[in-house]
Amino acid sequence: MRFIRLPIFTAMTLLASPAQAQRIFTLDFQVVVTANEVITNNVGGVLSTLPVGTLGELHIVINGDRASYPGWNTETIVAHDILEVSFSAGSINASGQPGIYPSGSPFLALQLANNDVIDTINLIRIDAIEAVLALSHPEIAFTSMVIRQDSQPGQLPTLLSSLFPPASANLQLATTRKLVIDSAINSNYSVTFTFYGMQGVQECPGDVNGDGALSPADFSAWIAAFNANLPACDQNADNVCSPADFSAWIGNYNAGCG
Ligand SMILES: [Ca+2]
Ligand SMILES: [Ca+2]
Repeated sequence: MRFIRLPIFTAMTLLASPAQAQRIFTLDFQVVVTANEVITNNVGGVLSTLPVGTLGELHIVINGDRASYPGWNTETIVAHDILEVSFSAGSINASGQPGIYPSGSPFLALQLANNDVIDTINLIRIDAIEAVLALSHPEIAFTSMVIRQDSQPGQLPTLLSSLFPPASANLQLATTRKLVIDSAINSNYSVTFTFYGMQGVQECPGDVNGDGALSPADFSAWIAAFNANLPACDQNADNVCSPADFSAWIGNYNAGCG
């Protein structure tokens, strides 16, 4: 398969400060170790103790406000800045570096590419969830993840339904679904995980204006979001802004937050 590297670092330079309060999404990915190429103790012995088959979970909190940018050719990609990451897998979690990483860790972006990334040479299209998580930890220098579906020529991929943070994704559709953690000292050594599950949740979707509270102002904000077809309109998380989202907003409002 011809690999196309999506310009994720370019996205970071174009991430603008959101004009309104952040809309927060959490994405949980279930992973399993499928390859362990760590052959030295350079990573503190943490990664090298993970046998194939070890189960883990990657938990990413992202700013759901869109930051789209034009890429090369006709691709359309949105990048969401990562607010928090936690990762647990076997002995990594028992090594004293588990759970929520310090806020100073330089997490980058999670980006979604949906249908519009065109490989002009092979005439294929791509759906992709990609992230680069640069962790300032001695035992994990760098991680990257990609869940990606390449279409056949003339066909559209179906992994994602939009550029909105997905509530779920059918990973069986993906042609690449890897989380790679490289050694801090020698990047030739790495552990490869494969994703086998994914779930996304928007925290407090009824708080449409993102001020951290539920109030009647969120009704006006939802109307505005509906009229402008903004992501905040989608209260039932079906990736579509429709009148059904009004009753969904009422439900989310009545359900409260936190
Ligand atoms: Ca509000
Ligand atoms: Ca909807």
